[in-house]
Amino acid sequence: MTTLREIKDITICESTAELLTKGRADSVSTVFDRADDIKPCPIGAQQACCKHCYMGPCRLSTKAPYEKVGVCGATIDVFQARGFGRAVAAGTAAHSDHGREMAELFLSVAKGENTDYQIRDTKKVYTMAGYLGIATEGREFNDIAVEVGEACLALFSQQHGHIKFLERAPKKTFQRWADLGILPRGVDREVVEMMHRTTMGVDQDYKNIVLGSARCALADGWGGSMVSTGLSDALFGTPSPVTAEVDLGVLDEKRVNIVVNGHEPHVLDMIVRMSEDPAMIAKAKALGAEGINVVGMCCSGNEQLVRRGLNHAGNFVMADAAIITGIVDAIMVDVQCIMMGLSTISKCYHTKFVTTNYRCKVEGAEHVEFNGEHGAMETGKKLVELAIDNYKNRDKAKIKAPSKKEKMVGGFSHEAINYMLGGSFRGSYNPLNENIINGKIRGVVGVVGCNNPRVKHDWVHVELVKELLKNDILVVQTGCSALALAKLGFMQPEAAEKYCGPGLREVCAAVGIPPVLHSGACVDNSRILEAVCEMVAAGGLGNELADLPIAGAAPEYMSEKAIAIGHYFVASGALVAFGVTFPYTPNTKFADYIFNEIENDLGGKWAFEPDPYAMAKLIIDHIDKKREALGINVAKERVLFDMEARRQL
Ligand code: MSK
Repeated sequence: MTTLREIKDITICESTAELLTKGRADSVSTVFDRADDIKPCPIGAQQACCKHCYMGPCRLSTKAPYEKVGVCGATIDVFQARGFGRAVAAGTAAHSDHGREMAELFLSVAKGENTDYQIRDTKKVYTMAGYLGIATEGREFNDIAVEVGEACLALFSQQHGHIKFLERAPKKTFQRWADLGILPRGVDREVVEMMHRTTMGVDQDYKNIVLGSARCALADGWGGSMVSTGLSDALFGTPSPVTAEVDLGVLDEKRVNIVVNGHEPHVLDMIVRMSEDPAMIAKAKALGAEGINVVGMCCSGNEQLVRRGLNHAGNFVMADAAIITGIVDAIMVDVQCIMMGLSTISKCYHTKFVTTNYRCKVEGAEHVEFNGEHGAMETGKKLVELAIDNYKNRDKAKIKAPSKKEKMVGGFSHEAINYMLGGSFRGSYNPLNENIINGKIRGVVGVVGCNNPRVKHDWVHVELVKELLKNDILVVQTGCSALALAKLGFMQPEAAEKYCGPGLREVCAAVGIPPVLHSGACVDNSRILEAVCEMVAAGGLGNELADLPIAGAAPEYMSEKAIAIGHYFVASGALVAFGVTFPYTPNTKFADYIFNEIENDLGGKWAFEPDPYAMAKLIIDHIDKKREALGINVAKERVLFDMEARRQL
């Protein structure tokens, strides 16, 4: 019989703990319990197993001297590289299939074939046209939008040349990719090629596979993900600072509660809009509810949080806890990070578990197919009605409504950061760079990624961020990680006073921003690429992305998508630190390459460190090394100008 962890060892999130305690009393099994029940396979965890042909599966010893090889003769380094390459391909495919869906939706709207959605940010369309080299002068907006949509869609199946958005990178970074021969052609081509190269009897040079994976990952960050973020901004608005509330306390016992869990912003957008329809509200009221409450969960929720201030219930591992409240009338899911266990747990309560995407059906779930291009409004209504009808089935004996929620400010797209720093007339990254050069801000770190039930929920994210803030490092966030910090108040401007070193505190107070900036969903990590390009362009911090005092971290990751994201940041020149676990065998040539030598090729490198304090230290050391190389490691003395000096300036 498995011994389950005590709740206090599972999570630092009060509302999750409260509901998990109730869940145990209700005898339901959650993702955390299953993590206790199933121990990870030690051979698989170290990627010392290859099952890509049927002469095996081959399992190698994870102890030096690694003399044993697979039936085909492949070494442990090739085993690891193959597994790594396939994870990158899978992550790239996930972001990019989502990006393609956004491109198709955008195109249907631009062509006037789909009136259920509108293009809300026309400026973004012009900006994207500029990046894609599409002429705008003297042309009708709709013609430009159609050409932008078609050009974005074409990036997926492009066979030659390179993905145009890569030209947004600094020239030196672009040249590094060109010299290595890893400029990605089209997204689909790179995914297919990586699957081919890692099949039996093809690429058997671990470095060549890792560099091939970099090409694939770049197609994700600078291709599929960038298309997704850009066109979603065009359709639903580019994020700018907005307030919202987060945590399970956003569920309202008196209203019909709909939780939307997944990654497709158009599904959630439509459900929110339909829930605001007076006829729907009247229907809910007729059944005794005070109204309809739609909240996000994981990443489509993040997208709508940073765009319209939609309240958010929490990160993806909190979906079980949400259902255990007994007041979720429907949980509606689309794609990615949807746990099959939700189907089982929802049956223990009155909650309807509804799948909406043909790619993601779950045994035991009700399926209502949502097609953004055809009948979206009608399906949106049907979904809301389904939740309303289920309100009457609540079991009063099983209800425990949580009250904890926190206020936050989110919506920091790179455009919003530009505006906040420089104002609408002279928006610029110069003030950020100046504060990095004068040492008030030591560096910038993206803390992103998932939660993993094998470690204490949210704890690693929070402790890492605390250490970074204390050391004057500005934190940018996306995905489930962002929600961990938001739930504890780190996304309020007042948090600067409480958690930051003196330099960062001063900058945050002057600009009026929180020290932890929420930029959106996991697919929106491309916004961080955009921001770091702006930093190089603003000047004073080197000539390529690898020169910047920046880093990335995914301290509680669990998804292959995170590996793809991590690798596109490494390939773009950043140090990327992952926690929990990492699919490698220590002291092998593969390990030495990805953690050290790869820096000579790509400018960035990987690090693995499960302890948040040790992770913070290695990140800070890296940032200091970059500051030293830039000659800005010593904080410059402040010079006070008198009036005459100001006039001369
Ligand atoms: S949802 S990929 S658990 S961030 Fe984007 Fe969260 Fe990670 Fe899924």
